[in-house]
Amino acid sequence: MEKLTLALSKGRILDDTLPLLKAAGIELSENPEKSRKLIFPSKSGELDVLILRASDVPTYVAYGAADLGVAGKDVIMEHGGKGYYETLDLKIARCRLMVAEPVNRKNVGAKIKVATKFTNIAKRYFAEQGQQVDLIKLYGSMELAPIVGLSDKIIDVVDTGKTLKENGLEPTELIADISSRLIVNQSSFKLKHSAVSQLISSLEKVVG
Ligand code: PRT
Ligand code: MG
Repeated sequence: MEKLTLALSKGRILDDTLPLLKAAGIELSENPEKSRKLIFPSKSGELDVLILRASDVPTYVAYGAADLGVAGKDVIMEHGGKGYYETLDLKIARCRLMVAEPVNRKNVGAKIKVATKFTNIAKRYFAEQGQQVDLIKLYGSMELAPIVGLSDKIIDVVDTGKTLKENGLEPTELIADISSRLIVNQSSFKLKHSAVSQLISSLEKVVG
């Protein structure tokens, strides 16, 4: 059977995907969390795991540099979804994509500033709401922006809500419920169909 490459990111996605792979009969020869390597072959050689930044997973899969990947729906929505199929909902790394603002923020009526790393999602969302906003692109620590007056609101993913709360913010609007998805390069889906469909169906059986 054709060998597959699967793109993952360290942290919660890797932590939650490895047990699913194991349950589907695929084990890596080494634990990626304990290594600086970026490619990890599986024990029986049917698959290589690539370790990437979470937001780079759709890019690798879209170009076919990885046949498959696991990415949060937030990252997929931001990327746009071109070049790959979204196949399985793995139901891992669940969270909510939300608009948040300082507790007791006064509505001043002026054009508001929104800080986020999800600028494409934000553009679509506020356009649908018929609301004009200025978007400020950030790469992390979005929760800081309203505290120091960089923005009025943020868009970020929220899990427990603890980070928002500890920074004096509260969620105000839900944009989307998020979980991680198995995405498949469109050419790989055709050219490596038997290997791809076998992996999908064995993962399907072990997803909660
Ligand atoms: O770190 P990098 O910039 O490369 O990317 P990333 O931060 O997107 O990667 P990672 O590994 O942190 O997240 C991967 C995916 O996990 C995301 O794309 C989401 O789909 C999903 N996920 C689930 C989360 C969370 N839960 C989450 N809580 N991603 C991030 N967080 C962060 C959030 O941004 C906030 O800073 O955790 C903080 C909030 O947590 P609570 O529990 O305090 O609400
Ligand atoms: Mg992170």
